[in-house]
Amino acid sequence: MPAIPRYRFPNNFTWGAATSAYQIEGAWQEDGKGESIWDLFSHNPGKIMNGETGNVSCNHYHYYREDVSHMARMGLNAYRFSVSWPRVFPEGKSKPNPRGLDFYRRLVEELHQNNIQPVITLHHWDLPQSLQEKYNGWASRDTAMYFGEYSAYMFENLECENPLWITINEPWVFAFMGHAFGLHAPGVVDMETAINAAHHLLLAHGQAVTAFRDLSSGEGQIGIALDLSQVHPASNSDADINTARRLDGIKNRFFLDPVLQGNYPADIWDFYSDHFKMPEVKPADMKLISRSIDFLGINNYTRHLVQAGSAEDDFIGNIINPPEKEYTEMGWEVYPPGIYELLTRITEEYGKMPLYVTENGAAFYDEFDAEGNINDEARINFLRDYIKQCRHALEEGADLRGYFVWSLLDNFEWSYGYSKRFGLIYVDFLTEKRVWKKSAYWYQNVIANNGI
Ligand code: IFM
Repeated sequence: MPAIPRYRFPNNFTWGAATSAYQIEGAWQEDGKGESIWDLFSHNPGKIMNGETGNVSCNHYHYYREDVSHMARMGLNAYRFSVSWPRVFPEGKSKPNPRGLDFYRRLVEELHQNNIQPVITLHHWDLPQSLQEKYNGWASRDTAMYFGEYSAYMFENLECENPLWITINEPWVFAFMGHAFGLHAPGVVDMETAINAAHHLLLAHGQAVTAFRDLSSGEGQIGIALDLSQVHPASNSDADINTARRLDGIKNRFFLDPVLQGNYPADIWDFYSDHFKMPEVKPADMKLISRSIDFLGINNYTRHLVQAGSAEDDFIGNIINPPEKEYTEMGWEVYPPGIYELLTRITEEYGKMPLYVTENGAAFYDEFDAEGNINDEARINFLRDYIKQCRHALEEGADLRGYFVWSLLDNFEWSYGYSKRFGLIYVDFLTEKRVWKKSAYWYQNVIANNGI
């Protein structure tokens, strides 16, 4: 008989796990797929740790049946994956590649056969390189328009039962890591381009929501996945409090406010305007960006503890990492109450709406013991403590509908290559063997008991 969980979740709560196309699929040149900005970026020496690439990765393109069987065995109710835009439109637009679409049809069919709900992200960063070259990628409004066309094509052609669609994954990370800091594809270092990209990604989100509302037969729901982290001042000084407020504005409110309220936060817009030429916001833009969504996806890993910087042009101050705290392999502080704070704060500040934790998880160093097991207790503790805080947020009135572990499989962690392992399932990248970590068995149990 299953144990009675102390932290029980509502009966229809969704338990899932997440991945993304470039991070797991491999098959970078197969069946007519076009090049993505991540293919080009990772092939560029010096960009990725150890010169690694996503060329093969977990080879999920060929192992998807086996991977879905792992999901089924784990008891997942839903699986969040992304579509590689250049697999479906090798040039980003105009001429679709039926063999690319077919892969996602086969995957969705396999999920349906196993009663796993598809949660489909349309853009998890692997923009077709052709759009980067011809239109300057997300620096231009054209890309948002082409994203609308690609999204409409997916809604019309990928038949799914009751899917959740996610337009864009983590616009902050994608816009700024890739266009301001140059650490991600396309490797641009220019704040103005990053702010432009942010606006165009939000426009693209609006285009996709509009296409969905125009085309949809009523099947499925649509939302966006934002990377959100609570920001705390390191002290009670005005300087620290102001810096924390600014960082919160830059990372969180600059995306929450337009999507949920139809305006950019004035403090951040003015602050940026003092330093940079801002994107053109046309009269209809904000209405498009704030078209109503069915749910908000929240990706949360940590919080930021911030101290004011000394230089006048210091935007975000210094993020500090007190030594007594616990950190993951990414150097991110383990801070479970942050997810509770976020879920309740969004509910209070933006109104009650369906929420999903679309990503939460941790990279820790994993090793096999003498019996061939991976006893990843640190990951289990992390997940347990964050899930408990989700339960607490539900009690306090947040309308949390589901929770997705990042990630189902160890995979290509962007500029870190394969050096950081987030998976519930260990992947041997030489043999493609999948091995369940202890956390996978633990999560299987959470799902079976619908709680902890
Ligand atoms: O691997 C990434 C994912 O692609 C987006 N969210 C954060 C994860 C961990 O860094």
